[in-house]
Amino acid sequence: MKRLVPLVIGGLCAAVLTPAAAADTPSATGVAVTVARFATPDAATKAYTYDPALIAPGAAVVVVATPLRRSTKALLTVYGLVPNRTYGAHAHQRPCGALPTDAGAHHQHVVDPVQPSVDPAYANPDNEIWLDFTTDDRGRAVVGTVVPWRFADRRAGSVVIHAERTATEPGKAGTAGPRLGCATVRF
Ligand SMILES: [Cu+2]
Repeated sequence: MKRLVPLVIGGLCAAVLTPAAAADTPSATGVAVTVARFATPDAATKAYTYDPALIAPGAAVVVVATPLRRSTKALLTVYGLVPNRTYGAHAHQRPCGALPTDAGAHHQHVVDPVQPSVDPAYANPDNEIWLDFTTDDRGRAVVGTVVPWRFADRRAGSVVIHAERTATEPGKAGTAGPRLGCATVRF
């Protein structure tokens, strides 16, 4: 299994706090950038919290997805979550909505013919984008992953943050407990 690469927390947190950075930016190079603060569904437009105790309104999220020559790099930064806590996170099929289920299932490069997919042959961090993280003592985390494929016609629409670390065993693979929050990303 591929390791998630923990990275040093740095400038992205500063970017979160800059209002001018609050843009949804699919650039000419195909890089997708989401910078947003979580809000409750009645107020949210890009980043939704469905559990304000575990993702406080006002907590911040940055997602950067970069297409490379034969792969895709995704970077998730969070700021203001519960300190020293592990969360699951994945790219899901659709944009976020008022309901946690609005984001749909996980984006899979090779789609499991059996849905919901809990088969490790499909529900794994090479075929899906997994971004599990553990916050530091100030509630921050940065995590990155590289998957060996690029998006084609089917694209992911969001990153969903879950209550638990992502399971890998047959029958449970890809599951990570309740959906706590969601950030819309134009992958
Ligand atoms: Cu998920």
